[in-house]
Amino acid sequence: MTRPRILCLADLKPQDMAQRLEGDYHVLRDIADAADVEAVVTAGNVGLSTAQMAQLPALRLIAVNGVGVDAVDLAQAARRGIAVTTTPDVLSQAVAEMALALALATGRQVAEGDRFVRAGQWAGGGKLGLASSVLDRRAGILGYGRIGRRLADMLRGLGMVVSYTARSERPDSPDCFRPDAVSLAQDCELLFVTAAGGEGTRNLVDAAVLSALGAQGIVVNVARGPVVDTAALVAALQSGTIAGAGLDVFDDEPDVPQSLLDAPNCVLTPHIGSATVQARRAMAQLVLDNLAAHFAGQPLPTPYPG
Ligand code: 8YV
Repeated sequence: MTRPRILCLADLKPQDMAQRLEGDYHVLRDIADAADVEAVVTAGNVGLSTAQMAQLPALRLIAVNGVGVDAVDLAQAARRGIAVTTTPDVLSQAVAEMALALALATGRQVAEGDRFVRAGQWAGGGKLGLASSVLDRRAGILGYGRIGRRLADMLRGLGMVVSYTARSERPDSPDCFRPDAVSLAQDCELLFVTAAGGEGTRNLVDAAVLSALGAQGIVVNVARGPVVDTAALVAALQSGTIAGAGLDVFDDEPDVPQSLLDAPNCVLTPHIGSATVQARRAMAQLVLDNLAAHFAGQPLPTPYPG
């Protein structure tokens, strides 16, 4: 049987999952060769642009290896009846874990301490200043989807008081709803950004939110760079308006602006929230399941929207 031709713009991981994809499909990497393909595999942060979609007249399925669809032209997909699938739930734990790691690393000077030791400053008699404890601060979650709620469960389990803001209140939630980002920031010292990307959330964390967060405040972003106004964040870090930031996502990945590289108390990681063996394997499995269902004419396991 001939293997269906697909276009793959994102590497599935770990390696054996990539091999399974290669075993089941004739995998093309260059869109210029792929005018006839029915299915594309892409990553959350790679997506499929308006121009790319226009180059694929036979397209029927966009299988995102991730949960973000902000880089996919959803309007064109809807107009052309192209299905979109994502990999919900299986990465929530990993991303929430990363958010917690960044909060702890930022608040407890983990990265700074590591640099301090390696630079010989400890051996040279230097001392790091005292940090403020992290787990007794109040937490706020901006974006209360699957990842935000998984993070809230973790933080509650650590004894933290959690508030959230989202498009609408969830009456079944044990956490306190706040109507907007400023009132959430007023109510917390650790602000976790887990909202979906896209125009609706651009610069949601702006100068007013950062000022409401206050001098003890830490911002953690594991969502999309543009949800936080980078210029306002850098200014808030430089002026001491907030205490620190832990960032896994950026406006123009993989480029990180010099202003952030130079900003005090800022821990930076290269968009690795879902990058655990367990999460990536489960994500890749869902991509394979969605492709298989599409080519078998079966219902898609994890369509977007669900
Ligand atoms: C990954 C993500 O970077 O889920 C998303 O939207 O941004 C991340 O999980 C990416 O999708 C991995 O392929």
